[in-house]
Amino acid sequence: MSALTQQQTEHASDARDDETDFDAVVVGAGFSGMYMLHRLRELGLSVRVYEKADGVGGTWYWNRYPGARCDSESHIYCYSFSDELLEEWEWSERYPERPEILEYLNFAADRLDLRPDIEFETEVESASFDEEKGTWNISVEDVDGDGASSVTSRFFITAVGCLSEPFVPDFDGLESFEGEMYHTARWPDEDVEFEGKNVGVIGTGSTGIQLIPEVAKRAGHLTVFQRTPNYAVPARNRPLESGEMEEIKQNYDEIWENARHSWLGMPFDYEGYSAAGLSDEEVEEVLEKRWQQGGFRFLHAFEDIVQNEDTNEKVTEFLRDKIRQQVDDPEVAEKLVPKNHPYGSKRPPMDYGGYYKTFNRDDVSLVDVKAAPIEEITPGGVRTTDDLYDLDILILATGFDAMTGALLEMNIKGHDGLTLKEKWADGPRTYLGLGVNGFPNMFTITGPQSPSVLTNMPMAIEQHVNWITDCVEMMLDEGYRLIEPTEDAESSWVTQTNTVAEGMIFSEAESWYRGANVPGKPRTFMPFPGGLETYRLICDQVAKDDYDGFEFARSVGSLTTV
Ligand code: NA7
Repeated sequence: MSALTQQQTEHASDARDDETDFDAVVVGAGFSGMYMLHRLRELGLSVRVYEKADGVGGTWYWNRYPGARCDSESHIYCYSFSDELLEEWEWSERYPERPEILEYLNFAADRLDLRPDIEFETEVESASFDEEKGTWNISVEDVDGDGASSVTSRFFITAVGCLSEPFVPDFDGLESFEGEMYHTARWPDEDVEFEGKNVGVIGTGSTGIQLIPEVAKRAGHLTVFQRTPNYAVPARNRPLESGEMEEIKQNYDEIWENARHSWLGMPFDYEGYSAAGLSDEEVEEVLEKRWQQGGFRFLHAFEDIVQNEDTNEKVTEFLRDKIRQQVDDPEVAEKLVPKNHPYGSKRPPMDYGGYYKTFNRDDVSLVDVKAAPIEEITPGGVRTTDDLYDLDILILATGFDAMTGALLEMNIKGHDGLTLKEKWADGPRTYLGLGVNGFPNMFTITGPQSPSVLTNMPMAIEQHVNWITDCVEMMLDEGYRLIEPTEDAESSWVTQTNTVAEGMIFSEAESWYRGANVPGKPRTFMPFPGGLETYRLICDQVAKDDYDGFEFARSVGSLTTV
């Protein structure tokens, strides 16, 4: 690390007069925790990052199932803040595979010299706000369970990712299964041998759609248990050609500028605003062009795709036809065609390995578990209301307790011992997805009610981390010890998030965006659906308006607006 500048030293001493162990504790060492550490260290603060895994990577550390790959194009799935990192790193394919992303994040951790401030294999057990001192007490434990300790910190910052807590359905008999069983988000490090085995996959979300073609190539027989079919668009992955990265690097300023000011955090143009007013042939031409381009460029066919039911219906019908065209057996094809939700109302998956064509193979079968639900897992396989399927390996591609799961797992307590679980009993409540009333000096990077999963994540993460850093710097400059969003600001933001979502097609699907995938989870729209650009402008305006909606205090117990 370079020596502290005079300003950094001043900030450091401002922050440290609380006599806490650290100025900031950050939970998680993925994209967000790593960048947060870097920025706070630039301010001269002492930071400790706790990470459960034995390496950096977050989501990309854990999701090591065959075929795991990012659906954002590689050249925009990285940090934009550092010319040095951008200059040095070379992506090899249009979409980065999991090992390459992990390699990239390790490269970034080395270049930014982050490891000395990250404590690996350490889990945060609880975090409690100390009312008298105005600081956080954080209890941590080694993952092997043989060492616990606690530290104090002025700021408590969560960087736990949005899709971190695996969801395992409560199937009867699950524990009795005698074969090998894996959840995609907790895949073993060593290779799983599928050859000659009867393999079952439950789940056909983005993960299942990446995994299924890979497993089909190797298994003796693959049975896919599908509850809801999905619209997968071809990603059209390919190696990046020589000279392509060079061209990208030369244009990075423009690429980032366009990405930051977009809805999705991606620098792609729309083909047009709407399908309204276009003839069927014109719509078909646009969609076919975007289908050939592949990936999220398809979602950029029309700007109003997730708002306008007429545009959406045309796009959805186009995709239904595309699915039918790829599957030989019309009966199987009909099972694979989604009928109960429009395109984009659930997270749109990408097809890398000929997902639909996989069902043309003789050694792959599709079981509709909406029509004949899974009754139980037996020692030898899966029993539906119709049949018993013998399996050697059972794969659960059943997703995550998204957006709130990892936060609630941590036992966070704010004012007067109020737990985050109590506070969020009816669903998450945040102001801007950045902070929670009742939990002073806590920031939630890509927390619920921020754009997060609806965008290209590194863009959303950088926006959040930069905003938090500016806010912390302001507090140090002004001598504020505490910050907390007001209840009113929080309520309005929760309402605004849900109101915007209600006007869009998101309300037409039972999705994890709405908490619908986990039985008993409160139904509320969790990501902010107004787009990254609109959200960024709102956050910037809040900061400009003296952090409107937040209260600050120079001493404990005297929170007031600036
Ligand atoms: P998802 O998108 O939540 O998909 C989970 C899949 O598992 C989905 O097809 C579910 O069907 C299925 N599922 C869940 N519970 C059951 C039960 N009880 N029975 C049968 N099938 C079940 O998770 P992914 O990991 O694929 O993707 C998550 C995100 O990670 C993704 O969107 C990207 O952002 C990265 P359902 O649709 O609920 O009927």
